[in-house]
Amino acid sequence: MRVIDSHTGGEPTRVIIEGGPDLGHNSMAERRKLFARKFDNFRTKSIREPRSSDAAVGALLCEPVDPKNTAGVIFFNTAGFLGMCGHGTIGLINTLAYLGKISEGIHYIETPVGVVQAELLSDNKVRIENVASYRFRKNVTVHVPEIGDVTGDIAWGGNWFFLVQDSPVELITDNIIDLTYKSLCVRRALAANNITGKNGAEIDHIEFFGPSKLNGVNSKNFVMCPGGAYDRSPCGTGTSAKVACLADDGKLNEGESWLQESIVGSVFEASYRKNSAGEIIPSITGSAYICGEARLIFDENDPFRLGMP
Ligand code: PYC
Repeated sequence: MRVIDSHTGGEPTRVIIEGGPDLGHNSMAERRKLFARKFDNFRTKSIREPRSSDAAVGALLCEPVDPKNTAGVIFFNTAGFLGMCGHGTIGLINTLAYLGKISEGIHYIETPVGVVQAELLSDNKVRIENVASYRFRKNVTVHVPEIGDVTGDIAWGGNWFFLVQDSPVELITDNIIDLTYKSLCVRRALAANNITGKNGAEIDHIEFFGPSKLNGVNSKNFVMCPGGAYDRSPCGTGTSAKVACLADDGKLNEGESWLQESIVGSVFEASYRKNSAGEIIPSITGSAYICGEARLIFDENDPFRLGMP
């Protein structure tokens, strides 16, 4: 299996460019189902320790259904599969540029939750136009036994998020262990109380927000991803969910920019436009850097060839 590693604002992406499972020619949503049902060991062996880590997102590069699109992709991590991944798309576009497959300009990428537009700009920058994003429920209060009552919004940005405006813990790197623990407690409490996204979808991402100390930056966040790792980047789908909530509250106008800082200090620039159906289409701009190229080896005798449990 051949992979290219990159990071987007500190958050790793591993793109499988060769040696992935053969998932046929259906839509990315169908291929993701097949991936999960029959080939989950490709996910675990490529992304779990000892070959990668809990923080990384994997991206299986696929032939698109529509040849007019540049590529298809299925995102996953150590815990399971993702719908969309903003930082991962920025990493994927830089990976395709590194491989000499694309140049600056607009590209279309098929994902299991829809087609996203990605524009490769100069200096490793990529601007993605995400899938339509929206707030599903506002001001939902959940009792979290370890914290008390926590109130947040439930929103879709390509994944399901619970967005807590006032972080229960100060957003500094020294507090990452506490932020991790408390965000996992919130996620557990949402599930225990049957609080879900649309159609009973599990809310698998938790976002805590607070003020940023960076000049001109609107907000800082901590994002817990499915599994137990936090997003080192400001999270493309999470920032899309945030933009949808801001738009709904009348706090961000169409075309206006929102700068979102991550817990480690990386920043995405976000804005949105409304499509003809009046839906919010967020744009997220960030940079990614290639940091590795490898052939993964799975020794028959290696007890952890399929990854750590
Ligand atoms: O950037 O959308 C994102 C993302 C999702 C999970 C990790 N990063």
